[in-house]
Amino acid sequence: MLLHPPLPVLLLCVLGMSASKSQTCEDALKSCSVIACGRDGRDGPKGEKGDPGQGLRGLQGPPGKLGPPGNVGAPGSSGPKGQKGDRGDSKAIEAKVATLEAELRNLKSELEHTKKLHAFSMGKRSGKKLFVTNHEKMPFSKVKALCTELRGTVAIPRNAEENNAIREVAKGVAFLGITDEVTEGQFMYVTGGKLTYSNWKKNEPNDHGSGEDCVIIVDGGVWNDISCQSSFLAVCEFPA
Ligand code: FUC
Ligand code: CA
Ligand code: CA
Repeated sequence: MLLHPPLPVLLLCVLGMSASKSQTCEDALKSCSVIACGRDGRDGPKGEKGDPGQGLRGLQGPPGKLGPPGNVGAPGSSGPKGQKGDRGDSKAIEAKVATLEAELRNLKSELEHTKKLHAFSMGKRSGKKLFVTNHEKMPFSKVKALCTELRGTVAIPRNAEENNAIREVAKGVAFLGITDEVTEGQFMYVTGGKLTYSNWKKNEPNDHGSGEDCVIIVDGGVWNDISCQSSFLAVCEFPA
């Protein structure tokens, strides 16, 4: 047996038998189980909210919009060391070296020519020492320093010929590179060694006064011992 009348019958009941004017409410009652008979009443109060439905969940919606970009991250750690670079252009370096070598050969040649001209202008003789003066008078220590700075030594006559050469160059009283500063009375060359040639003036050396440990070449080319603090011409010598 059906608990509820079929839908068309219920619709007829609710519509107040409009389907058939001749059908009474009592007639309807015979076929409708939920029919209120009599005049239409006012609407009843709103019913309580029903319980949540027990139906199936809807399908998952589409993904939302892309969010805003995040903050910039911290710098990453250093990468691995790169490979060694290529060698420099060896051809360019070789060309530069060749150019520098050519320039050096030319400079050497120019220097040799200049040295020859200079020696000639100074009266240099082949195989002979060169004696040079600036014609300045100064204490012996200054003469030594000057000759050393010029890569020479204080003039030393090793024989009569050199003694005359020094005399001719100096044209005045000049210091010689000879002293007895180390041992009184023992004259030595400043370059080392005892004298092998001398041309002392008569009664010299005499270590006069408070002492005389340096040597000068005076008029006639003879020598006299004298104070090293006195000033005389500076004459330097350069190898033959
Ligand atoms: C002679 C020399 C001295 C000094 C003196 C004036 O005695 O021996 O060196 O020149 O003269
Ligand atoms: Ca002396
Ligand atoms: Ca003297």
